[in-house]
Amino acid sequence: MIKLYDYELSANCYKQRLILSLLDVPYESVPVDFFPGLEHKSDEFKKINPLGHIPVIDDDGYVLWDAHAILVYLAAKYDPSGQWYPTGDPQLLGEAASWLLFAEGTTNTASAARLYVNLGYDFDIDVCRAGAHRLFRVLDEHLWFREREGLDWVCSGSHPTIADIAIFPDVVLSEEGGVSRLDYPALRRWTDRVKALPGFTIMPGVFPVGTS
Ligand SMILES: N[C@@H](CCC(=O)N[C@@H](CS)C(=O)NCC(=O)O)C(=O)O
Repeated sequence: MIKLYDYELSANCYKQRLILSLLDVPYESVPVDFFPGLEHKSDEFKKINPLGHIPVIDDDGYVLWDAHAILVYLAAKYDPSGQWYPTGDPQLLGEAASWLLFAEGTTNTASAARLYVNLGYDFDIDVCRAGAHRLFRVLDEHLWFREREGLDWVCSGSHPTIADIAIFPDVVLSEEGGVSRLDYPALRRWTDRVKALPGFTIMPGVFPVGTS
């Protein structure tokens, strides 16, 4: 069974729990004492991920780190429909890759602001928040145009992709980092659509559809 090195309050670990739940794949959560224990920085943990980051998965001996790389692997391996990671459609695949890189940006801004507020990380909070708003504005306009085409998701297909899953936690938890979503109505509608997906699962700070 897949082992997920996991911390309940981590947005990046939640990305993995979410795709596993959406794909209905069983897994074992291996709790990492991220805070206050800093277990991810221990010599023992660095044998698993020398970067000292979570999440990491161990799928029957195959160890993989990096939140977005793990999404690629899980969807490629465990989604027989091929829709979550659309390898059969070069254009959609290109879009998914592009938005996965965008998600690195939301992680490094919106989610970094959350780490600053919740766990006291030493980040420049003004830079994090300004960066998050810049990206949220881009995404909000993008989603608004998608809606005008009758499309619901970040990529241009009719089915969500791992790009939605990579970005969603950074967006939906942003208020914890002091990044308001009030000015981004299309972004709020999109988070509600993600929350309505069959198999959707919550984490602390993420509320069921229609409540935030
Ligand atoms: N790109 C990173 C994103 C994951 C990430 O930032 N994880 C945070 C927890 S949500 C972490 O482990 N941070 C450790 C650190 O700040 O050194 C990855 O390797 O997956």
